[in-house]
Amino acid sequence: RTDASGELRAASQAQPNIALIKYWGKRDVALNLPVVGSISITLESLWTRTDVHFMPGQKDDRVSLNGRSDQAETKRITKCLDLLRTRAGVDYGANVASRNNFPTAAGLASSASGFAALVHAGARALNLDLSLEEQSMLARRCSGSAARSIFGGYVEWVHGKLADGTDSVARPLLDANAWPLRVAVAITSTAAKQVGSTEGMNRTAETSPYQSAWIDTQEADLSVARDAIRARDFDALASISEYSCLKMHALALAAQPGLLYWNGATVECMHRVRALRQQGVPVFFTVDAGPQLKAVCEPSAIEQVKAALRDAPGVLDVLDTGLGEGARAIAT
Ligand code: 2P0
Repeated sequence: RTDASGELRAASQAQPNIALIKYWGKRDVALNLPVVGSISITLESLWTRTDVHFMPGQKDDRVSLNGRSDQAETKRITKCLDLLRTRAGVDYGANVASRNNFPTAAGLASSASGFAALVHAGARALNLDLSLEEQSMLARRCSGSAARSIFGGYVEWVHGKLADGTDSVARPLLDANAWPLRVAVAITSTAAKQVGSTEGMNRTAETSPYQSAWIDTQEADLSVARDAIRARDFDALASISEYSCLKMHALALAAQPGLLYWNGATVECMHRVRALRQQGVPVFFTVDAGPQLKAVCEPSAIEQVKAALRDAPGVLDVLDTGLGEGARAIAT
């Protein structure tokens, strides 16, 4: 869809998602195919907003992320836009301006919302008529977890059967408003992480002795989580989610050298969440490839959960969000 002036331009918003049943490991690095399926929740009030403007006659891509440009990020964005340019049969560069309203690269899944927004906006700017599943497939090639942020609410990214990976896409399991859980995010560091997810996953696959056990046990976890989500069974979702999180970290901790994404505050927050649950508060934790802790709870528990996390030594800030929608168009 070109705008009124005939420009190849569009803007989209997407939100980060948090995996409850984790993705870790690639069976095909070039196509970015996962060794396991995963299940996530898409967040509401953290967002990436991205404006993509293709410029006939311009050779390179010019990228601004939160007002700054970064060579490594620009390269990754160019690779992603190339997938769209190939489909559209064009070769011009784009001006890309993207903003996050949350800290980038600290385990808050900025690549998930970022590449979901980029693919969603870029496809519309080039007038590609792509289904959401096709957008999810392309977003997956740019960053695995981005496949899930195309959709809102509870989402499964399936392993897929085809060698070319065209069936490894995300699909919605349940709408956000059908089970409106809340998420408190304890920020324990705003530094960029030392080992990125792609490098971490590849190191794990090469050196962790638990890799095959991880792959062999994932299907059962996905099935338990799917059932818990369909039944809105909080306790069942809590125990399978903490299990998947700790199993993923055990796998990565056993790589060589071990991947230790937690700091002291992360661990303190885990204990606090477990103590609350023992007192009957409906809350569980999950942690990704960074030191932030995400506590998922029933709406009635959110203030108590936030207070317990805010009070933990080393916690810098606590964000609070509901579950939100998938990628969507916004004004340029
Ligand atoms: C997840 N993570 O399921 C897992 C759990 C982090 C821990 O997906 O290499 O940025 O771009 O496909 O998606 C983070 O990895 O990795 C991630 P790439 P991505 O959310």
